[in-house]
Amino acid sequence: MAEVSTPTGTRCGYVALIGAPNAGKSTLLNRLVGRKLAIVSPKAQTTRSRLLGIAIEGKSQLVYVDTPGIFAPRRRLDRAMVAAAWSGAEDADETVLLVDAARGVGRDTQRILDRLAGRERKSILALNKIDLVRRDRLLGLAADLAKQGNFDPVFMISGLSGDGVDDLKRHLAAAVPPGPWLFPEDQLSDAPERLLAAEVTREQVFLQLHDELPYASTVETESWENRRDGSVRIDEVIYVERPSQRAIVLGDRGQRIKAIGARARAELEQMLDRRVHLFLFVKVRENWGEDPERFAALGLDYEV
Ligand SMILES: Nc1nc2c(ncn2[C@@H]2O[C@H](COP(=O)(O)OP(=O)(O)OP(=O)(O)O)[C@@H](O)[C@H]2O)c(=O)[nH]1
Ligand SMILES: [Mg+2]
Repeated sequence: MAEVSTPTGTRCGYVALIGAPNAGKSTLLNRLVGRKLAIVSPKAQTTRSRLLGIAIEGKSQLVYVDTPGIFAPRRRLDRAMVAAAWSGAEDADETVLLVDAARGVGRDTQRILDRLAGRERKSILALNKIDLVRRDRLLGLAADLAKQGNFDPVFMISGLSGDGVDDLKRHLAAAVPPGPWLFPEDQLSDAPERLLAAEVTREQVFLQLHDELPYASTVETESWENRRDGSVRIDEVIYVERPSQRAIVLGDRGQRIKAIGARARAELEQMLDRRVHLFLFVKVRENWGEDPERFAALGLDYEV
């Protein structure tokens, strides 16, 4: 990596965002970085692998780690997602546990609380989605959680509106250890563009398809061609598990895949700031959730 020159008196650290599926981790990551990097959907288990979002706050470089939601895993893919989330937390300098204040402490959050209670280190607690909750309920929830874990400090935030997020940022900037910045000042993520581009399409799969389909699908960028006219041609494959799912992703006369492609293309043009020609293919791979190649494309370890 190129030498990174930084001012003196700098700090730098990794900050893991962990929590139950749907707690709002990816929304918060995007808010903290000030740009949309991570995909977001109303459905649980949207994020599948760790994603770094890097931001400068004063003299501190904060390397945020968005993680998959932590839940009771069943499939191999689930296990790999949950392992990625915990290793994100274990490698980090600071861990922020996000709790959806509107939902309260469900089974998934309880499991995380139990595991965190076994650690000596303190975590930061962020009660999220406060835009949806009355203040008295919020205080009750904070008191309940304080009893269950070693949390200091506690923030009440809305990743969606940004409420309280600046306080969290300032705290983190002072909390990470002194040291040189680990990434160039203008770097926003460690994720390759090919992965981010596949994620943009996967977000549309999560937004536009329902039931088991988002979970039965994965998206990979197959080729990327920068054209002389400044545009880019991106070919992506949506893998599903069964022919019947392929038919649904394509939709009646191809309407669904067209709609997915249109939204994804518009997002990609914004992200890449140039014209995009996006070609989507839908392939059936019966057991893609057991295929090391598909895991590698998602940035997940297969051996879990
Ligand atoms: N009202 C409100 N909604 C929020 C807030 N933060 C996130 N959401 C919504 O909650 C849903 C889940 O958000 P995500 O950011 O995808 O949650 P996540 O924790 O990354 O979810 P997984 O990746 O599935 O673990 C989306 O519909 C968001 O718009 C918030 O502060 N307020
Ligand atoms: Mg997420």
